[in-house]
Amino acid sequence: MFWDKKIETLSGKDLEALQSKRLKKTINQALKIPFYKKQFERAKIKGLKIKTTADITKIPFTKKQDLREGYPFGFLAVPLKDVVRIHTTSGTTGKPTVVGYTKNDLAAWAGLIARNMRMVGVKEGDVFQNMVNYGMFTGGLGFHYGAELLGVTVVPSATGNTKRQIEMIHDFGVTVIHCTPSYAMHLSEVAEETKADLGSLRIGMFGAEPWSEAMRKALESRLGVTAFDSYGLSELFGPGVAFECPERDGLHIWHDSYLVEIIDPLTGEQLSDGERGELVVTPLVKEAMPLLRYRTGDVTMKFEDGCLCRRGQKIGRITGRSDDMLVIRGINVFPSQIEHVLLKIPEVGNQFMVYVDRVNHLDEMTVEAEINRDYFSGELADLARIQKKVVKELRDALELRTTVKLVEPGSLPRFEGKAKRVIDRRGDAI
Ligand code: DLL
Repeated sequence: MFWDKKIETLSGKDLEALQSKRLKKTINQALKIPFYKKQFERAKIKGLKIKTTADITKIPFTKKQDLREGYPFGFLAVPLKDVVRIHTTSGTTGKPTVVGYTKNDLAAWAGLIARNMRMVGVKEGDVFQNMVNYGMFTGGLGFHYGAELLGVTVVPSATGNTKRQIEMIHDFGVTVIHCTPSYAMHLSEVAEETKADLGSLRIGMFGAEPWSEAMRKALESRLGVTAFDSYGLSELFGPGVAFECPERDGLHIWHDSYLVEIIDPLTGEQLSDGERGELVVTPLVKEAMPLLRYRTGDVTMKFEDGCLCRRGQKIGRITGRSDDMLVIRGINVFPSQIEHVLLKIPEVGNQFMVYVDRVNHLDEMTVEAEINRDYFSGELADLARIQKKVVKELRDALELRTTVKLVEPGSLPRFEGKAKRVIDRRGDAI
């Protein structure tokens, strides 16, 4: 299903022509920002002529640190009076990054969200409950205005009070939900505990954090939805950058609005299709805060796909952030891999925490998982068996020995927004 068929199916020369035109406009817009002016002078590319989108490689990357240094409004290409809204990134350390939007930006962003929702089959008559934070986080207002543009009935429930959320799903006949995958899992647990009827649900759009295929299966069976992966980041408007279609084999990246590269995070060299690396994006339709070759820090790969729904470029599921990747005794581990292993073991629940310590100069990873009472006899010997099983499965998948601690059901933290499941305490070691 299409929201804007012409643009969504644009390919070949027509697409390249549109991208080049928009890229030139974006560069001109970016050069109104002192940072880019200086950067172009330093890289000796002042007056750079863009003939094709491939010329983009002459431009240096923009890093998150650059945006931080521009706090609060250093990356605005328009006067503040033309900025009708600001959001900030959900950074945990230091000052957040401020993102500004003009009226045109907000319209373009809502259009992208409407495209995504229509692509996965959301249509007029659907009732949509948006269970994410409505403040500075872009997931709330971003989806809200996209859904209104599409013309569905919006329930702006935001986060909190899970029992009330479930009641609303039931009472309003909600058919479509949006939240983080970790909150969706919590919602399903509470629904099970309270024996609530979520029969009206049809579609779940989940994103804002990495999640695994095993998590998808679990959410689909527990909530009775078809689950779609939604990717985006505040610096590029917010959600709506890439989205799964009903094929659910990679995420369509909206190539009329975003130019995509995958680079080796260490050397900055471009990688080929199918090679995993850091996603670099140049947004092509941003007015208030244009960015050139923005290093997202997210790890994925790109590939061309003659998908059944529309041709074009896709990116794979995001495995994690290049800076979230844990390096344990030299082995790269993404928390999403741990999730994938645990969800396939019925004896443990779907919540977990990971602690990393340095003991006698060696990295030690401890995974805490909740026992699932349905598969546990209550005998000590059984506990030992389950523990051994989890250790083995983790070792087979990660090639890493971990300590596993089984804990009471319901004792690990639940998250309403993005989950923070990894606590790296190695910096604390003397
Ligand atoms: O999380 C925007 C968003 C809201 C996306 C709602 C999807 C749904 P930020 O708070 O700026 O923006 O965080 C962006 O979250 O760089 C990724 O590391 C991570 N992320 C977002 N979506 C996914 C996803 C929003 N589907 C950062 N899979 C990004 C994995 C994701 N990671």
